[in-house]
Amino acid sequence: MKADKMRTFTAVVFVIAVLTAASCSNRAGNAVKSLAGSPAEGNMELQASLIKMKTPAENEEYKLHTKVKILLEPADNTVTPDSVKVFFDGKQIAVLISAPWECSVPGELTGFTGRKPVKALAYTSDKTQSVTRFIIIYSDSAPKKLGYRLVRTYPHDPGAFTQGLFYNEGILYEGTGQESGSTLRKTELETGKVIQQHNLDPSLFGEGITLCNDRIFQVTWQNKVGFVYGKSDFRLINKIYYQGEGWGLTTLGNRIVRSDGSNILYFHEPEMFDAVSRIEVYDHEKKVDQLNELEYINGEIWANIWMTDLIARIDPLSGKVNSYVDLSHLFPESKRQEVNADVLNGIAWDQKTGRIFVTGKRWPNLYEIEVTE
Ligand SMILES: [Ca+2]
Repeated sequence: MKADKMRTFTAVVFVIAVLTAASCSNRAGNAVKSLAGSPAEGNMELQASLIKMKTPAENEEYKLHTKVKILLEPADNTVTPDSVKVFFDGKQIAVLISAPWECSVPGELTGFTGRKPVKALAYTSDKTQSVTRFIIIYSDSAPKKLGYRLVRTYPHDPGAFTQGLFYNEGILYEGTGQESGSTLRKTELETGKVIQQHNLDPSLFGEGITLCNDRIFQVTWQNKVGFVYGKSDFRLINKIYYQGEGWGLTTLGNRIVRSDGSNILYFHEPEMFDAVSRIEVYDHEKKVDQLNELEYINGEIWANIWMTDLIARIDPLSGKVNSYVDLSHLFPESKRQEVNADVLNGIAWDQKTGRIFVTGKRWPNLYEIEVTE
């Protein structure tokens, strides 16, 4: 799977490079055309000279809830804009009609981590111009590194390439991956025995699963299709479609949260599976990507970080990582090699008792853990 993903990544980089080259040459073509074109097209060229953005700088770094000063100035002394509308992250925050051409994004609006646009739209009677910069908002605190205490060890099917896991009313539900190995199954916690199983079409690569209103949702890695089943009988109720990849799923209220291997978590409404909002996950110094299997636990979204033994505990409101749980000693890499086991993946929460279960791809065991400071 790792090799497959690397190949995909290389292919995507290549396609982006080709598209970028194509769009650059188009832009150059348009510029030549407008210089040689009608007076109206000539005016288009002048639009880029009304206003400059002095601050913030491109990719300037901020912490959550800080005020961001926006300083503009007319591009030259001969033309003054009639007005300038200023937007932050899609919301209008000011309309400026005279000097000083400045305003601030208030701290209440910078409560979300991520790369956010600051945009100024300048107008005169016959021209408009827009300038956009991106700033990056990081968490305002360093996440704690947490440990764990092993409470109990249970057997786990060593053939299960775990991609999704949740616990509900005494039963552990698991979604497994790989072409020809993708399933949805119910297992007995105590014995690891599979008590009900649905096999996906062999062409599909199953990924995350979650429960929402007595329906089980399961996404696929790159097939852009997911399935909705009845919880009791695994009867297929609906198919869902989405852009990009499917990695992990969990449920937060009436939203289904999906990861796609990046640092973005998408919030889908469960009927049409439209993505209605998203968060970008950052800690105090970097974006946190490769987010994989997910579990909503007590107000946080816990996410396995692919190819690591870390679980990120994410604040679903702001996107910041509150803490990391380090599970590198639970089933160490050296022991995994002996039994051809893959990475840590799979988090389930028994909401009634607070028990937390974790496992990995083709791991022979599933562990109940308690997080410690
Ligand atoms: Ca889970």
